[in-house]
Amino acid sequence: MTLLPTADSTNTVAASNPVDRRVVIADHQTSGRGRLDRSWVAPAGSALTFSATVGPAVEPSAWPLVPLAAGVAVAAAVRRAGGSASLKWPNDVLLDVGDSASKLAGILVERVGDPPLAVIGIGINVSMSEAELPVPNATSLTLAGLAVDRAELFGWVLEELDAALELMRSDRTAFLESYRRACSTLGRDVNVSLPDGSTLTGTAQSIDEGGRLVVDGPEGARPVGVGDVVHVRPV
Ligand code: BT5
Repeated sequence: MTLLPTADSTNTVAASNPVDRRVVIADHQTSGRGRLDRSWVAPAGSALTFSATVGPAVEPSAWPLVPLAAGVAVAAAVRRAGGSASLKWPNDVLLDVGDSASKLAGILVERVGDPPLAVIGIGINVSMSEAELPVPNATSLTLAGLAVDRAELFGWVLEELDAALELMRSDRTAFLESYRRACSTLGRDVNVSLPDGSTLTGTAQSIDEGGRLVVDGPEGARPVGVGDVVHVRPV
């Protein structure tokens, strides 16, 4: 384990020297990264931010499931902390507070090296105050009234990550069932921004064997492998 007071991004540090089962954790990231060149922002000491490198025993067809496994693990750890968490496909961890759900954690999985290893980057907002939230739809464990020690949460996430990856490797059907149970996107009306710039509107029908979201839209059921989902409240 590498514990750093400051890093640009723990994913970048981990990817620079990928070693199976190595964990890089930083108290503060100066250039935290999200997906698609977006940024991940958290004041020093307010979040649990780390990257775990795992592999190489991931069979090619299971790669798209690794980010889902990370989401399952974080949601389970948040439940152990007393919170009610769900996953917006693929792996935004939402915390239910009252009748709304806000983003508590983000996950960025990158594939590095040959044979490839997965760098699983996880950021969980732990003690951020309202004023420190980087975007309006974010929340933290503290804001939800959950007093959790970062070190204890870290231990829970690592345990749950090991368990979720093990289930993903050993029993894909059971793994996908555990993902579907945690996923609050299913059954919702959604707008999905697709990589080509278009938007697919429809109802999130299922998660297929490849971890793709199947959206029932104007042209029938369509599996989506990459996209940004917005949950639309039924009018
Ligand atoms: C993510 O991307 O949510 C993945 C974030 C992964 C962060 C971890 S921290 C450890 C490791 N090292 C890194 O450099 N990254 C990983 P995406 O789905 O693209 O969402 C990014 C969007 O989330 C931003 O554009 C903001 O709107 C929002 N956001 C940024 N910081 C946030 C925060 N602390 N809490 C909630 N939302 C945030």
